[in-house]
Amino acid sequence: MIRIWGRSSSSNVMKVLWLLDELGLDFERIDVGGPFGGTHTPEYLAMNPAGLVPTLEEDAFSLFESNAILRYLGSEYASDSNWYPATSRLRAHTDAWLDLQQTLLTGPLNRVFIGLVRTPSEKRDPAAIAAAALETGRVWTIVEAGLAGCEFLGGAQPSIADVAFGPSLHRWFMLPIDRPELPMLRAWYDRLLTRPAYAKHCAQPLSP
Ligand SMILES: N[C@@H](CCC(=O)N[C@@H](CS)C(=O)NCC(=O)O)C(=O)O
Repeated sequence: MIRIWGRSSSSNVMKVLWLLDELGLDFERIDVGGPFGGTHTPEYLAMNPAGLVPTLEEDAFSLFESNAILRYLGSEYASDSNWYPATSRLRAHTDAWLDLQQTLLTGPLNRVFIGLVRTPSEKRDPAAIAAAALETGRVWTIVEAGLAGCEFLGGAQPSIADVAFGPSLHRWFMLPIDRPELPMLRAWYDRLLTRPAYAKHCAQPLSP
């Protein structure tokens, strides 16, 4: 049985839960992180040395880093499917989007999200939030270009590239900020919202 450690309000946990449901895999989830704590015990750190969520545990195997978990689930349970193509070049393309999500998008989007949703209004720095929103919009412009002529980031079918961005995409459209006009990005978000597993795990009200 697959066990996921991590609170369901974490965008990185959401990705993993969404993919597990898309693949029809049974799993159990244990609340740790945020108000639940529990991520700095010796036992947890042995599975996730960063003391963050999510962590996947399966038999004697454990894995940290959400995108590594997506790759593992794709390789182990959906190899040579649309979710994680086996062909080296297609797979490398999928991996590139996962890396871009972690390296370019997460930082600025977190600054907007934490600034507006998890910071009391009197302590907010509006200039810093606006600058981070602008930077986030630039990254979404790159994704918009990647969607040209495609229904999903990898082509006609969804892949773990879509999954990596999904929770962030919902936050982006829910946040009370100015957004650049990106019609393909909006259509992609609307398309993802029709998927029950995305709606269930990723498209929930933003939680403070
Ligand atoms: N690069 C890591 C980042 C993990 C991360 O930052 N997780 C956040 C939640 S989204 C966390 O653990 N925060 C502390 C906590 O929840 O206690 C990943 O993708 O798994």
